[in-house]
Amino acid sequence: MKRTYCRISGEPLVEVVEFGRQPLGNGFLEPKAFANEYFFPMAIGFSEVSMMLQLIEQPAPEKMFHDQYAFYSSTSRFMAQHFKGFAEQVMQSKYLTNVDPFVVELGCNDGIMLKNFAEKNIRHLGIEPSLNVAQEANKHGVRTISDFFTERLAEKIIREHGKADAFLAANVMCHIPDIVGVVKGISKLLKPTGVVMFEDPYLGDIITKTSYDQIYDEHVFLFSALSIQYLFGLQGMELIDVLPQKTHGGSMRYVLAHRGAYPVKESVSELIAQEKVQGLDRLDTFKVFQTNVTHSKRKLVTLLKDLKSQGKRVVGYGATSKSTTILNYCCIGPELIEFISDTTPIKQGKYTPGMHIPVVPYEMFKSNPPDYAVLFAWNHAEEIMAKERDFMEAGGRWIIHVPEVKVL
Ligand code: DWN
Ligand code: SAH
Repeated sequence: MKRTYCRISGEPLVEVVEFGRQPLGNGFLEPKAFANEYFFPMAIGFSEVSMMLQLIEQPAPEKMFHDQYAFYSSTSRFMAQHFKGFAEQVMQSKYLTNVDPFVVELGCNDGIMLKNFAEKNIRHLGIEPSLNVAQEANKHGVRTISDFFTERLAEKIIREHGKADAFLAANVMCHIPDIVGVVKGISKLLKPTGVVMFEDPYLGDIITKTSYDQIYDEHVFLFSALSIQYLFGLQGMELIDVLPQKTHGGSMRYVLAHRGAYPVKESVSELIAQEKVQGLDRLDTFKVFQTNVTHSKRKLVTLLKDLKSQGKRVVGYGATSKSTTILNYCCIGPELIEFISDTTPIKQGKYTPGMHIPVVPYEMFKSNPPDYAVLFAWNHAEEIMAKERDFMEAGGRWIIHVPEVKVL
C-alpha cells in the first residue's frame, strides 16, 4: 500500500525523488532466486510539519532483517575503532556514574560496540532482530536478544532488567518505520536521569554530497536535528547535544534526555540554525537534490560506457547496500561492471540485487586487478585506500561518485 502520510506527523507527504523499481538493498541472491526476486517502487517524500524525509513505501521489516542478514558490522576495522570511541565516550560520561549501570543497544549487529561494555563487565543488553548477526554477538560474550525493538519489548526489558542509564544505537533508528512506537518505548525504558545517544547518516551531508545511495529499502528515514527534535519532542524528550561524525560519509550523533533533565548545549541551536539556512525544513531543497541526483546518474553512466568502449576492465569494490540503489537506478549491470569484490563470506558467490553482478571474494580483486574500480564503499575510502596502495601503484584508478562522479 502506498503511504502518502508522514509516519510522524500524520500530515500528507509530498513526493520529492523517485528511484523506480528497487530490490532489497542487502538481497544478494543465487541465480535460482532471480525469477522470484522481490522489488518495490522506491520514492522519498517530505513533510514540512515533521521535517522528516522518508521512504514513501518500505518492504516489511521481516523481509529485510532475518537469519541471513548480509551486513556484518565488524568487516571494517575503522568502524571497530569508531565504536570503541563511542563506547568510551559513554563510559566516561556523567550518565554512567552509578554503581551498577545498565546499557541497552538497539541493532547491535555482531556486537561491534557492545563488546566494549562486555569487556568491562558493564551490564548491557543488545536487541538485534537479524538472528545470524545476533548469534555472532552472543558468541563474543555480548548479551543479545534477537527481536525487533518495540514499546512492548521495552516494557519486558524493564520487568526483567530494570530501567536503562544509556540507550544507544548506531545506523539503526533510521531503519525503523514505527519510530514513534520506538521513541515511546525509549522514554519508558530510560531512567529519569538516563540518556539516549544514537547516530545515523546525516541529511545535511546527503544533500551537500548528493549521496543518494544512502536511500534504500532499509533507510526509511533520513534524519536532521530538526526532524529528531520534532520526533522526540512528541514524547516529552529533548535534544541536548549533537556531535558530527565522519563515518558513513557524514553522520550525526544525537544526545537526548527527558525534558529538563540536563541543560541543552549550544551546539543544538547552532545546528538547527545551520539546517534552516541549508533549507532542511523546506520542500524546495529536495527539488534541487532531485536535479543533482539525475545529473550524478548521467555522469556515472556516461563514464562507465566510455571506459567500456575503450576496452577497459571495470569492477566494483564493496558490495554495499548503497550500491544497490546506484546500480538499479542507473541500470548498471555485468556488461559495465565485471564483478564486485567483498570481504563478507555470506555475500560471496552470490549476485547483486536486481542487476545481478557477481559478488566475488576479495582475493579475486588482488589476483586479477582491473583498470578501474568503482568504490561503492566510498564511506570507507580512508581505510581502503590505505590498504590498496599496490593497486594504485600498478596504475589502477578509482572511480568515486561522492560528492561528484570522478576518476581519482
Ligand atoms: O545502515 C547500514 C550500514 C551501517 O551498513 C545498514 N543498513 C547496512 C550497511 O550498509 P552498507 O552495506 O552500505 O555498509 P558499508 O559499511 O558501506 O559496507 C561495506 C561493504 O564493503 C561490506 O560488505 C564490507 C565490504 N568491505 C570490503 O570488501 N573491504 C569493507 C571494507 C572496509 C573493506 O576493506
Ligand atoms: N549498529 C550496527 C548495525 C547497523 S545495520 C552498525 O552501525 O554497524 C542495522 C541493524 O539494525 C541490523 O543489524 C538490523 O538487524 C537492525 N534492526 C533493524 N530493525 C530493528 C529494530 N526494530 N530493532 C532493533 N534492531 C533493528
